[in-house]
Amino acid sequence: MNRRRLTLLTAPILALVLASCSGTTQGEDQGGGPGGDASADPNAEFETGLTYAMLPKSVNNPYFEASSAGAEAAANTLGGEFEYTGPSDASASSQVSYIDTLSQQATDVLLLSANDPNALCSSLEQARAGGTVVVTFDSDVDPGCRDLFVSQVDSDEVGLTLLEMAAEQIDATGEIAILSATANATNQNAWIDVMEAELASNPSYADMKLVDVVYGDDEDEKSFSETQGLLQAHPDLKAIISPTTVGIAAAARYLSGTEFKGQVALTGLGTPNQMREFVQDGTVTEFALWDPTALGELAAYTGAAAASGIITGAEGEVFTAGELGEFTVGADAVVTLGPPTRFNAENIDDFDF
Ligand code: RAM
Repeated sequence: MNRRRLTLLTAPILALVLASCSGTTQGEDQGGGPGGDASADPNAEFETGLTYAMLPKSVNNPYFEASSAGAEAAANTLGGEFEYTGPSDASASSQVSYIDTLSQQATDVLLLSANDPNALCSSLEQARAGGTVVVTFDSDVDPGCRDLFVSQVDSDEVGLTLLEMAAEQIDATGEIAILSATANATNQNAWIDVMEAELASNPSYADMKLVDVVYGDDEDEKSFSETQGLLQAHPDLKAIISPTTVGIAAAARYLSGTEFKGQVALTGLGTPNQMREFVQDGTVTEFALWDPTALGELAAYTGAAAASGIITGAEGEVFTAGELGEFTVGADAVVTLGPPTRFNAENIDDFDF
């Protein structure tokens, strides 16, 4: 957990302030001489000239475009080359051929958001055998098939936040449904498991009932029609939780054009830029997300640290991810970005991603 990352927006500002402070408060700096010390540059430890490839669940998703911008910036800072490539549909079989091509090209660092926990493993094993460092981010594979996983937020915290937001919006009473991404997505399934367990065990949620889980496959049109289907099948539905940026945006578009607007609550994980109009028109009260650009940036730094021999994936190892600060490798070689942010009418205009 990176405590330095105070909020999504203040971190870069803080970094600038800290950078300018370190240049002007030499009296407090006992170790370095005037003019600065090159060894203080944490990026100096990283190998230059590495090739990085980011393979998202699918392309044409603003969430992954934001992650790729962060990863590309890190790769450029570290003097590497960056490529963003992937299928247009969020399926594991489509990802396999991309992994195979990248491993034939001897890519140094593969940054992958996986559509399935196991189906990619033999391709990943081949890539790793050829020397590619495999870092999953956003959606993991089985831990045995990758070097490290960069997790956006601890899974429990995502699941609990989703349920809490829904409960707040419907007074913790009534039928709820989940509009997910693809049926095999590791990340969405982990969050759904947490929500189901919490609904079954937490007395605060005793009057909430999960009546359906449907899959929009991270496709806009399918998510839109699955939302329509949910409302037809469950006339007493009080809330929809969509833990996918594609799903929640499509569901909001559907609700905003119907009599359900403002009547059926919608929450989940969305990007502020896709959700702004639906918060402004009263379709959505509150949803959450982390900073996908920072997630991509952290993934690239993690891959670079592994490819440079700074970390191996062992618990307790520490490395510095540029301006994001210092991170510690956790159990199962997981590096975690930080807590989610909730967005609502009061703060949504402060964010631009
Ligand atoms: C979608 C994808 C991604 C998920 C976000 C919240 O863009 O399914 O994996 O993390 O939503």
